[in-house]
Formats: sequence, C-alpha cells, structure tokens
Amino acid sequence: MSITNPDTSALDADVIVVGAGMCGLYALKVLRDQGHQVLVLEKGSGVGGTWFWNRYPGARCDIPSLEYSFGFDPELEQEWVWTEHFASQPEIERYLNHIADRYDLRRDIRVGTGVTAMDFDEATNTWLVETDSGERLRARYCVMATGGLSAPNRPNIPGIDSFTGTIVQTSLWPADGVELEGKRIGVIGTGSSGVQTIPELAKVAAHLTVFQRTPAFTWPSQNKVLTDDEQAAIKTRYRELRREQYESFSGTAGTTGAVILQFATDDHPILESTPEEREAALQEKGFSACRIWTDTAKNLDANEMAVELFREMIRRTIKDPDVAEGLSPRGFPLGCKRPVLDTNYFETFNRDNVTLVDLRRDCIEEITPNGIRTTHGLIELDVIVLATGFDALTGALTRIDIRGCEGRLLRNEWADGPHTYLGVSVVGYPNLFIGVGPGSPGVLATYPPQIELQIGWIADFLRYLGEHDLTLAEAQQSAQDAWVEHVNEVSIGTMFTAASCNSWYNGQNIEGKPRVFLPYVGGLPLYTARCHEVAADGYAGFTLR
Ligand code: NA7
Repeated sequence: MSITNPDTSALDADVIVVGAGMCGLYALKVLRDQGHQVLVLEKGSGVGGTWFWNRYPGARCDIPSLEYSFGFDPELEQEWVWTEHFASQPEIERYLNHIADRYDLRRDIRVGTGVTAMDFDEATNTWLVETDSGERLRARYCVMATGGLSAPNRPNIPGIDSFTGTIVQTSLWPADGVELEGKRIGVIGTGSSGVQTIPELAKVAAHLTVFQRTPAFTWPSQNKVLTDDEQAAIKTRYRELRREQYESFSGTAGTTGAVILQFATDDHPILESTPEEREAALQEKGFSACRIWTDTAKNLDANEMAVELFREMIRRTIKDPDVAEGLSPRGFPLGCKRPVLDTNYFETFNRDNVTLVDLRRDCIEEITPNGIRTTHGLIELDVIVLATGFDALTGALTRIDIRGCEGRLLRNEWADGPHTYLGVSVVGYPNLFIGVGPGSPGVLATYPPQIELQIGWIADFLRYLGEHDLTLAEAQQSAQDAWVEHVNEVSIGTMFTAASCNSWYNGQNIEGKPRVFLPYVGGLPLYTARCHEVAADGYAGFTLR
C-alpha cells in the first residue's frame, strides 16, 4: 500500500481501534469518554471477539463469571446478572452486546470490516489503515485490540479440502449452527476447545471419534447455577474483589468454583510425601491432587510425581485401561500447557459411542472425501470438527501487513519472535498500541481487569501526549531490548519453558513459528507496577515528539 493522502486534516478518526471484542469495546468507551474521535473496525458481523466467533457446543469461560467482567462501572457490575459460576459463550456474548448498547458504542463500530494493511506515514505521523473492501482510513493513533487467540490454526492435513461432509472449526463456528444430530463426528484436537465440545458432541452424535495428538491436563470445573444469594454476597464486596484481582498474579480472586491458574501456597513438597499422603490427596482432591504441592512448579522430578497422580485418577475414572493410557499425559510437564476446566470430559470416554484415536500410536495420513485415514485405516465421518487452536498472541498481528517507519514490516521483524516494550509498543511503529499483546501478561491473566489496566494506561498516555502538544510516541530500542530480556528472564525455570514443553504459549503448535515464550509471566501486579513507573517517569523508554 502506498500513502496516497497526506492531508492530515482529512483524519477519519483520532484513534482507529482494530477489533470489537472485549478490549476494543473498552478502548472505544474509555477513549471516547476522554474526547477522542474513535473508529472501531471489526471483521465479524457483530461485536464480542472471541465470544462472537467461538460458538461451538460447550464453549464456556473458565474464569468465574463475576470476575470475567468489567469493573469500570459499579452500576454495570450490579445490574448484570450471571447465571452460572462459569459463563457460557451465549451469555458472555449477550453481556458484551449489552455493553455495546448501554454505552452507545455501536455508532462508532464498523462491523464486517477486516483490516488488511496498515502504513505509518512519517510525513504526518499518522496511520493509514486499509480494509478488506479496499477503503483507506487515516488516524493519528491505532490500538490493536485484535486478541491473543483469534487467528485460527487450520491444520495442513493432506486432502483437507477434499472432504465432502461438513468440516468446521471451533473458532469459526457458524451462527446458525451445524447439523450434528445422529452424525458420525470426528474431532481433531484436545485443548480447551476440544475438551469443552467433546462431551456435548458425544451426547448427539451417532458416533464420536476423538483424534488426540496430546492428552489434556483438565480438571472438573464443578460448574453450577449461581444462586441469587451467592451472587448478591459477591456483589456487596465487588470493590474488594476487584482489588484482590488486581493484586493477584493472574487477575483472579477465585470467588467460585475451581481456580484455573492456582498455585499451592503451603509448604508441601511432593518429593517428601509418603504414599499414604498421596493416596489421601487422591481421595480428597481427585484430579486436583496433583496441584497441591509446592515443588512441582520448578522441579521436573516433583512435577512427574504429581503427573502420576493425575494419571492414576484417569485410570480410576476410565473403564478401558487402553483408553485410560491413551488419555494419559506423558513426556511433558504439568503447567506447560494452558490448564483446562471441563464438564464430564473423561467420563465421556466411557460412552459406547465414543472412540479415542491416540495419534501418538496412530497417525493421520490424510483426509479423504468421506473421512479421516490413519495408519490403521479409514474412519468414515459425516462431520469433522477442527479444534486445532490458534496462531496465538502474534498471529492476529502478523496476518495484517503492518508497515512502520521506512517500510519495515512487522511480520518480518517478528520472524524470530515478538519484540515489544511492555507488550504495548514496538520500536519502528510509532503511535501504534497493542492491547494484551505478546510481552504482556495477556493470556496468563484474566482479561477484563488486565484490559482495564492496559487500555487505561494507553488512554492516559494519549491524554499526556495531547496535553504536551505531542503527536508521536515511539518505544526506544534500549527500553524494548531490556523489556524483552526481562520477559525471557522471568520465564526461565518455569514449566512453560521446559525443554519438553511444546505449546501455543511458546509458538510450538504452529509449524515454523520460533520457540519463544510469548506472554509475560511476572504476574499482573509486577506488570502493573512497571507500567505505572514508566508513566510516572514521563513515559520513560519512549521517544516523544
Ligand atoms: P489449543 O489449546 O491450541 O488446542 C489445539 C489442539 O489441537 C491441541 O490438542 C493440539 O495438539 C491439536 N492439534 C493442532 N493441530 C493438530 C494437527 N494437525 N493434528 C492433530 N492435532 C492437532 O487450542 P484451543 O482452541 O483448544 O484452546 C486455546 C485457548 O483458548 C485455551 O487454552 C484457552 O485459553 C482458550 P498439540 O497439543 O499441539 O499436540
């Protein structure tokens, strides 16, 4: 794309926000309140981001509902009624639509508008944004609210386009549903999406075949209806709860149900435990028996011992020992991949209409017009569900042609991994801000409080620029290098970066993606403190003009 319109009087907006998910909606609200003219461009035909696209049966949040919600408006907090401990996709989509209506956001959102390219115009310090209809829009600033888990990973399986039945991706599930009743369904993938949808598909399928490359670490969510009393009790102490969220490592206070990202706090090393203690843990905690020990987060031997408790629970749950073995994680530590919360996941494999294909012992050779052929033969299917995840954290950004100063292309510059300052800004791309991007806690912390922090910080920054008559803000190389080094440093020694760990956290679910741990694992409080320090220091580490 070339810059064709250098007249800055023709700005289409002060700020273009890309994406109308949770982050984009909040950016619009807060920046508009601050007096900016904001335009949000959204690829989907509605708002909601993740909760717009991921409509597969069983899609559900694994953070307690009252915490996976915004805290910026106490009235909103009080008026919105959540119906379950862990909200389903339709309920969260309704909540985000309610926000769009309640704050009159829709008038500044263009749905059905994908952004394909962005060019920084150094003559005017503005961004020119090109949409999929070929339109070009100019703004002083851009906020990328494109999401960490929004660039679907379609597996490159030979013959995938030849299938004559229905093939559908969990993250692109059609709004009008998929005909599943009485069908022979195959699911590829057993991450959060696969684990959530498998029990639901099994209920309606004539037969369900699960193609599993890596077994999941998943725990019963104990999801249930949120009673009026429970909800009222939490709502009376909402401010305190928000404080607890901000002060916690992962932005989660653990109000109800299981906590997804929990760490043992009492000194309780598994390496010093007796068989009786471990058996007692199994009896009392079930699948969570592996998560109560203090030495599993950094010691691989301790970790493996805890994983054995998890496998033991699988053996006690699954009737067929072969299937139990197939579902058992081996060869990578607990805490490497994103933990999963489920509803009747393992029990589903005791059903007569469910078969596990363990791709560690069998291999997908190709997809044919009528099914999936593995090394053991053809499995005939009517529907294939791809629960194969995302090009996480960087994919949504690198799939856009983002060109900064001197025509540098973000995709090329990040070929060896993302480089950011605070996860928010990139050298060579002035006036471009990333919401919950790589190098920020991102997927390791609950989104709404984190979004309020980060977008609030960006909004304060824009106010500061306006007040000081500045029109350009760019991260400095030394500040970015130091932040990237810090992000790497804090990840060392954790299970996330164990040599045996391949996950979307470190790019290893995508062929050719460099092995780099993408989020910031220092925790939300440390990250918040650092952001506040930078602001208090006149936005240290940024060149301002
Ligand atoms: P995930 O967690 O990345 O899971 C994707 C699953 O698909 C995972 O089991 C992958 O196996 C599997 N996969 C991917 N490609 C293939 C191929 N080609 N063949 C077989 N299996 C494959 O994505 P989700 O959507 O489930 O969850 C993403 C996040 O959303 C989740 O963590 C929550 O934060 C919300 P692998 O493990 O790579 O061997």
